[in-house]
Amino acid sequence: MSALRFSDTISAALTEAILVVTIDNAPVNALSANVRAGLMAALDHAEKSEDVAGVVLTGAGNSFIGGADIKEFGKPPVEPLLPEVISRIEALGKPVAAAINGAALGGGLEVALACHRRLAAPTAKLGLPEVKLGIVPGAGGTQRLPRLIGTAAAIDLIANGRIISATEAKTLGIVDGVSGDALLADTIADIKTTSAASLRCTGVLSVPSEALEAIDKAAADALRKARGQRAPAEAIRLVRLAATTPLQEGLAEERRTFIELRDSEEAAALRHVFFAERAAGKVEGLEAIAPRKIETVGIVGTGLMGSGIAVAALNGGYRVIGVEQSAQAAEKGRDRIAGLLDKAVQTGRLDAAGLEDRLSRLAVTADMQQLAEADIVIEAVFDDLTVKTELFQHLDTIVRADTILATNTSYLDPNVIASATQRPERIVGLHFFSPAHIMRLLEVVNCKQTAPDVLATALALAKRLGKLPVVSGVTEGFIGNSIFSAYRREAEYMIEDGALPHEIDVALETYGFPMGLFAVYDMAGLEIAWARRKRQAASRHPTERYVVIADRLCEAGRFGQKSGRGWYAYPDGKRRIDPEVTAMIEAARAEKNIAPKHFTADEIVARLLKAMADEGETLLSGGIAARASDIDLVMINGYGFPANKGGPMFAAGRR
Ligand code: T1G
Repeated sequence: MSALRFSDTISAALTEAILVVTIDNAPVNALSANVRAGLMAALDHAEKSEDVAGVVLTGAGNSFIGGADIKEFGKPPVEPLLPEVISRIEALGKPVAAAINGAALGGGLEVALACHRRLAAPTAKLGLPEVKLGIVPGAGGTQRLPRLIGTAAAIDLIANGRIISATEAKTLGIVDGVSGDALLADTIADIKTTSAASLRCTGVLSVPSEALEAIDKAAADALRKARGQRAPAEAIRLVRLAATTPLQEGLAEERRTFIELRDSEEAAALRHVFFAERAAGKVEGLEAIAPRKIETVGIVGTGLMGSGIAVAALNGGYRVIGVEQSAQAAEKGRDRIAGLLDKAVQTGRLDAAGLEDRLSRLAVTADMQQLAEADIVIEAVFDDLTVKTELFQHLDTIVRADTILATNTSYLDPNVIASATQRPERIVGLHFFSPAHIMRLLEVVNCKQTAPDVLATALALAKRLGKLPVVSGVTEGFIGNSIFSAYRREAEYMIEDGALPHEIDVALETYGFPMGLFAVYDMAGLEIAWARRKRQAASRHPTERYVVIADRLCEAGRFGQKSGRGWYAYPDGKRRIDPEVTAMIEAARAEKNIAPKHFTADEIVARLLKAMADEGETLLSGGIAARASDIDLVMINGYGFPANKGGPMFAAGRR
């Protein structure tokens, strides 16, 4: 078996007259310029070598090919471009097979689609997720995939950016086989039975005809989820085009669209989010710190938050001990947790075996002593300093010395709680967002005395819970609620200055928020912020601008949707502009002799973005947030900031 090298990342070996070409470009075998050049050289070699009867492409490590090299976007293109490599594969006079050993995503799947045969490992993941980056496939995906699996199925995968298993890929007809632990040998055997005369070139297949309703339904479903993003609509247009357009024309239109989208603001924002998510869980100096072993998670309080956290922990494979104040409360807590799991079964996200496995790892009790077995205890009790402090002091007498204690508080100071306990170094904040088993965002609060391995353990736990961890220092409201408070304060200043709630909400929804700020306020209830403002009244700086309108609404019993009236009226459960509120706003302005001014939607958005970004800068300079992109992730994943705008820090920077 002679070894050949075609570039730093492309090597090959001749086995039974088959040239096995291995892509080795850690960490995900992205299609960098070096990979593309090496592949071209390997294909040239295969074509002219008498002793090569066929080619097998495979990847080193866990990926087949993780896609085009996103880090090259925005830089001058380097030959050979991916479409050239892909055409070379498809047009090679000898059979080429893909041994899909791992992730085949984006350009990676496009390379596989140009091959004449495809076998996948059972663990392989396949997809064309380009729309998640604000672009469309740019190397044949929208034209070759429908030729293999039909228009409706191709729209479903491409316009939703859906990633599928090897089994589903086989069912759909994307791969010819799923092979166990002899993938390479099976692929070599397969390609040896493929004669040059019977090469199946995906690009020359015609798109199978199918019912228009199925195609239209797939398109409508994808557009509904797209929430105004351009790429999904463009992907649908290109996939539909494949059925009526010769391959080369379709490829040209796809490439033109890809380049236009790749250079768009929306794609720049989504690429920023992609890399931000991968930077988020990294903390300077923690790389060498080993996290503690966590198998059993204790949760004190199985109410709304506690039950969600319990489900997340059960989904993460942990044993869970829930604790309540009484046997009756414990039974209710267990029912709440089981109810959430049942809902997952009903929606097909969990099967019966999974449900049984989770329930077998769950205990809910009134006996606090059972927490002696826990490796970490997360408290999700009433957000009161005394309650939480006394609970942790009690836990000090029950849990092991190396058990971590985590508080889920949203607003209290975890340093105060920690300093009242025997071992403050084992205390960390885990601020979940409700519903805790659904929302990905988890603020990991690094308290003053939190030990490095406790922080490392919290981050490892977050990842296993499938959460997006963002580390926050200690300040009131941590990162998310600090920015949200600044954003809400600025919006109320604008109300006093002349804007109306619905004008601000429409501007935000047009910008991309799923719901405007005042609509969210009414849904969450005004009384929580009112209570906090009253708590802070004594310490508020006398010169600080203060808007009384929200207080006036609460004093009038207008606590939001649940009281039928808040910033809006809800006469029939539907949100309506309320002239009474407008009158209250006008009266408040008159008391301060404010002559109301008109704000355009763009002025509203610009002013709110600036308020968020200014608060973000304060958090960065105060060491509360480690990087601007962390702040973007918190606002996108916890507060509805549109991902295709990149987050407040990114968006403010682009303006
Ligand atoms: N390009 C460059 N770097 C990438 C990359 C890519 N495509 N994918 C991952 N990385 C980096 C990532 O930033 C991180 O870097 C490290 O690899 C590990 O990533 C022409 C134009 C493949 C499933 O959208 O989904 O092809 O932080 O933590 O959890 O039509 O990475 O270590 O410095 O995610 O094992 C389409 C994106 C591109 C797939 C592996 N492809 N990647 O998950 O590792 S556009 C994608 C992923 C395209 C074509 C178009 C995942 C993964 P660092 P990771 P992982």
